[in-house]
Amino acid sequence: MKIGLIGLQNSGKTTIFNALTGMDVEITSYSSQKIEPNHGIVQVEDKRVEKLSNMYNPKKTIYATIEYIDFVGLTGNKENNDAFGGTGMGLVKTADALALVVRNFADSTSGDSPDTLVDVDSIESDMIISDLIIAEKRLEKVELSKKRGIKETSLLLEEKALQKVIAHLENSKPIRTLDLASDEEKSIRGFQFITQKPLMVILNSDEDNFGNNDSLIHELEKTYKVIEFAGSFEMELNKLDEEEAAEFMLDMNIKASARDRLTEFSYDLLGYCSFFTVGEDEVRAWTITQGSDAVEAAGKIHTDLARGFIRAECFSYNDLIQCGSEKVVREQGLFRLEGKKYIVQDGDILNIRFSV
Ligand SMILES: Nc1nc2c(ncn2[C@@H]2O[C@H](COP(=O)(O)OP(=O)(O)OP(=O)(O)O)[C@@H](O)[C@H]2O)c(=O)[nH]1
Ligand SMILES: [Mg+2]
Repeated sequence: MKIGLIGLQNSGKTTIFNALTGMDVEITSYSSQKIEPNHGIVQVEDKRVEKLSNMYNPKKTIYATIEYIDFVGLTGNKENNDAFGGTGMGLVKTADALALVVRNFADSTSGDSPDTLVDVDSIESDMIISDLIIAEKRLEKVELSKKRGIKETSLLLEEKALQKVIAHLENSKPIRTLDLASDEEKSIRGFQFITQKPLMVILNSDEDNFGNNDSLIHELEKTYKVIEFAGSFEMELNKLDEEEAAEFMLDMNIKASARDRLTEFSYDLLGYCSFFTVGEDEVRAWTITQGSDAVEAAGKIHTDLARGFIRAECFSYNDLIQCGSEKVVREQGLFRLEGKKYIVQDGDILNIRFSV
């Protein structure tokens, strides 16, 4: 899973990126103008993987990972140009979800107090403009093709979808709130519109006001999924040993590390869950969307496994723990053979039988 950190200049994106990844990218109080995004990969902590690894003693243990991309700061919608078309923003399209970091502390250089709702609106309208530019350009091309006599159904479907998209964007609404039929959605998927991506808001609060922003969070939650961080504070926690960090977190009433909180939040937002593969060679966690079937899960591992899918051997992590061994799982009749349509459950342990 890939999550892009976006936001206005000096909103604390790099600070939060450091807090999440444990990296130590330079923080500046002035806008760094650094165009190249920062990349960091973090493991998804999962006690279940640890336990499975202890049980199977594999050569390799592989956790699921989340990649974070820390983008250059946006300037807001003042020039009314395509902020997301600029250099350094190209990778936004590759993200599975975007995390919008908003400043909830006084700007250290200007002293400006935060104006979070205005900031969120300004980014949202930047994103809307960017999508609008793409959609309008494409619609022009589609109309041109039609004039030239091309009347394929796929083209007409795309035209209809684009018209809906444009009308919605012109109403200042993001595509993620537009109801498209699934074939319409498919016809525009290739454009990877930014406002179609799942979006969460990271309220980046000062150490002093962290935990006291209920009314602001409530306001934001009318539109967005919101999570609060104390960016600077949580970045500093990485420099402490575990015990010290735990004490500071208790003081601030922070329940888990920035990394673990955002992981859980993202899985929730995106509706992701995990399944496992186990064996002598490798114990590994995989991430899929809830509601995925066995073939989709197989495809995560390798396209050949989806293509040549025969059956999924399946038992659940909880059953395994309760039984104590795979042998007892089988004896208790909890070891199953599932077909293509089987909906994979969080914590399933799968072995795909296939032939290509
Ligand atoms: N008080 C306070 N200051 C913060 C917090 N997070 C970041 N800052 C400060 O805000 C300034 C900018 O932080 P960065 O993390 O570089 O912000 P950015 O969004 O990456 O900035 P650009 O990449 O230039 O757009 C620095 O002076 C940070 O110390 C926070 O949670 N509280
Ligand atoms: Mg930065």
